[in-house]
Amino acid sequence: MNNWKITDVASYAPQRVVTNDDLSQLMDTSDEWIKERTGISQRHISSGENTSDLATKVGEKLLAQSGWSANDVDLIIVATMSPDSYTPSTAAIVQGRLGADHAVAFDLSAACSGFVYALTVAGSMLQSPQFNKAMVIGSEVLSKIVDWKDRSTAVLFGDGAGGVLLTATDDQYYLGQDLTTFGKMNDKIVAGQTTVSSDFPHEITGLTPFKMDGRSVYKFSTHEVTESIKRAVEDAQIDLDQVDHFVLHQANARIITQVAKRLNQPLEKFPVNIDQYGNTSAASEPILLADCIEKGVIKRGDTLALAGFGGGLTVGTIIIKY
Ligand code: 4VN
Repeated sequence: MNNWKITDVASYAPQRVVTNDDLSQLMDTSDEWIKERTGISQRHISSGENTSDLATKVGEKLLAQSGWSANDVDLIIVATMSPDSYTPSTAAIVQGRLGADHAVAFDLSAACSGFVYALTVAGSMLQSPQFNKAMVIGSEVLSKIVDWKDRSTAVLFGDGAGGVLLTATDDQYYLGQDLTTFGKMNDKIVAGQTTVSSDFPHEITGLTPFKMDGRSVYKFSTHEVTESIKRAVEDAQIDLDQVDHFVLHQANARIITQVAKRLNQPLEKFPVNIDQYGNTSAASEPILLADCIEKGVIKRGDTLALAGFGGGLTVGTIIIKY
């Protein structure tokens, strides 16, 4: 088969909610500032659950919703920038916990673009007769790598997971894509950097916390997301007007407004839930997708542009019919 479709969507967020007012007790910030500059009102913060725990919850929901058995799954990709460990991969942990014994499982590292990158990788693999059914999950526990003393990043991020089941088909659901990587800007968003000692033997050192050059990334995003969406729509051989919903990475509400303006598309086509979750990196698009489907905003047959952007720096857009 030469195409694939999304058959199910699910999300999960840890129970604890941290409001902007809660954060203003910890650092010099305010509810007004955070809301106005980012659109965020609250975020979910994990208490003890790791990235694989959130991802496994999503996997269990997806299997329950679809009626698939764990043995039906041929491929599991977890997109994350906050994995449980270097090894095993978060996806391997999920595979084991779900009992998806026939599934190939690996993580994909493309930060906030991870979900779109993982969809394109899974979609390509589904063209091979060896793979028929795939699970693609974005899962992040960013709270474990955020520097809670750095108010420029701490107010932005939240924890959560979302995912989809994909099935190979001959019908034209996948329409087109654009993936672009700007490695020369690799220092603009960093987290978990390792250092190599010149001494031998030496102590093992810890990982660096999340750091971002907010101004550069903001400027990059408004321009490059717009261009990526245009390239993907061209690849799909459709017009921007034919896209029903632009499901953008929930990085900052103001970026979404800017992209809508630059594309000359109505803001109503750009669903937003950053107010509830904050920026959940690779998890933000599948969480938004699940919300929109549950609310009936996104319906079967709608044309979607999913766009991720962030660390790498990376940007990616995929055009599909839901
Ligand atoms: C993509 C983006 C961001 C991001 C960058 C900057 C930013 C989010 C800077 C200005 C500040 C408000 C916050 Cl565009 C983050 C990621 C990582 O997922 C990806 N907010 N802001 C202000 O002073 O208004």
